[in-house]
Amino acid sequence: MCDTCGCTQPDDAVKIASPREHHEHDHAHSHEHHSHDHHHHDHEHSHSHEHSHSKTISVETDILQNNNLLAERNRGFFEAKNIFAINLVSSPGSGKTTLLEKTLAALKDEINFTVIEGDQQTMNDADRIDALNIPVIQVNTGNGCHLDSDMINKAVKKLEIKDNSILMIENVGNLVCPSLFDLGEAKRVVIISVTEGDDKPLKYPNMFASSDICIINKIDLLPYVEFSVEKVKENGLKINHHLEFIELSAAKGEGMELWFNWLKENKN
Ligand SMILES: Nc1nc2c(ncn2[C@@H]2O[C@H](COP(=O)(O)OP(=O)(O)OP(=O)(O)O)[C@@H](O)[C@H]2O)c(=O)[nH]1
Ligand SMILES: [Mg+2]
Repeated sequence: MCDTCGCTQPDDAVKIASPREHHEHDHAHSHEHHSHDHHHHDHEHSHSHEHSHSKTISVETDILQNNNLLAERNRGFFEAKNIFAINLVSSPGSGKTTLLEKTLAALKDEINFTVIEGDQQTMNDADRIDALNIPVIQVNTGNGCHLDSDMINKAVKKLEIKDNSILMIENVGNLVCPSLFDLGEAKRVVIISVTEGDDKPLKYPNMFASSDICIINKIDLLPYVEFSVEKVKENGLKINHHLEFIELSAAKGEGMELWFNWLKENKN
């Protein structure tokens, strides 16, 4: 997990900002970030060789236990306010932000949305959501390869999330570490696009085992790639026999109604 891959972050290396405040302080921010990064790298490096294997495992367990405790507090807050929180996970470029853009544009008149965007760097995704006038916070994880429940807790405090609304959390593009970190979401949605290969559920089982629904995106590209929708479903069900599937093209619109219906049915 993350102690092994070296992405565990000191708190002050994580940046949490809305697009508007970020662009006002653009220069200062990037400067600040750089110096933290170097510090962090040296620190991690010098320690990693000293840990025995068992010590590493106990640090990992602590990190995950603390994460789970705060995730439950987030979950309680969301439930009390009837906020339907969704954790969107996938490898980089599967179409998470495109799916969000199209979903928000289609449903924003009937449902209140708030978005938390997670990426290692840049405000790009938050800017795409901000362009639709939806409240959004960008979390930049620096060297980190996943969002955790503490980042969500802090981002939620900066947002004014309405009761009876949907909170969309776009995780860092990565099929490995985000699977271990509960954020307090009600549903985890894994997206796989048809250019990635239909063996992905078998290669990254934790992510598919911990997700509630799998969106198969970019079906408009099916005629051009070697990808079997049947095979990916078969592989996904081997890992998680509760997994539901929706096939769609976020870019072209085919199948989007099925996703909208799923959102409305599960939101209540
Ligand atoms: N053909 C096709 N392209 C798509 C579709 N959905 C997204 N794309 C393209 O895929 C690329 C990546 O899309 P994004 O929405 O940025 O993907 P992402 O998962 O948010 O990427 P990261 O945030 O970097 O992990 C873009 O060039 C999109 O236009 C689709 O349904 N069909
Ligand atoms: Mg994105």
